Amino acid sequence: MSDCLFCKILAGEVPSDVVYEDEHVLAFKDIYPQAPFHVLIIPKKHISTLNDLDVNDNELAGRLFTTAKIIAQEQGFADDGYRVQMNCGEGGGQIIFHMHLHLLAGKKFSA
Ligand code: DGP
Repeated sequence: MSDCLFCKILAGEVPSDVVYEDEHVLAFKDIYPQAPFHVLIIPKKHISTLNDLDVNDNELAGRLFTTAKIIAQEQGFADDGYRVQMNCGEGGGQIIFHMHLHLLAGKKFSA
């Protein structure tokens, strides 16, 4: 989508600090980190929100989580633990309408 910030990041039109990329997903550092380590994992396919996720995208959705695990392992956070979070819609705190998973690590989170 031409007016989507994360699609522009995918296209290389907006710079980002990439930590992981494969055929299906891209992960890059959040510009406003809420933890010492905070990355956003996005599908390369534009899906606006979790509400727009189709059952045919189940494998892609799963890849967001396995990518979080891979990055956490690569960055040395797997043993201490980390947080993954997805915001859906304005009421859920979503600001960028290209579905993404937050991976936060490097501090102890409260329940
Ligand atoms: P959400 O509220 O779930 O839609 O999270 C959007 C996140 O995107 C938020 O934590 C800040 C981040 N963000 C906003 N603009 C940019 C940007 O231009 N570059 C990067 N790397 N992150 C951004």
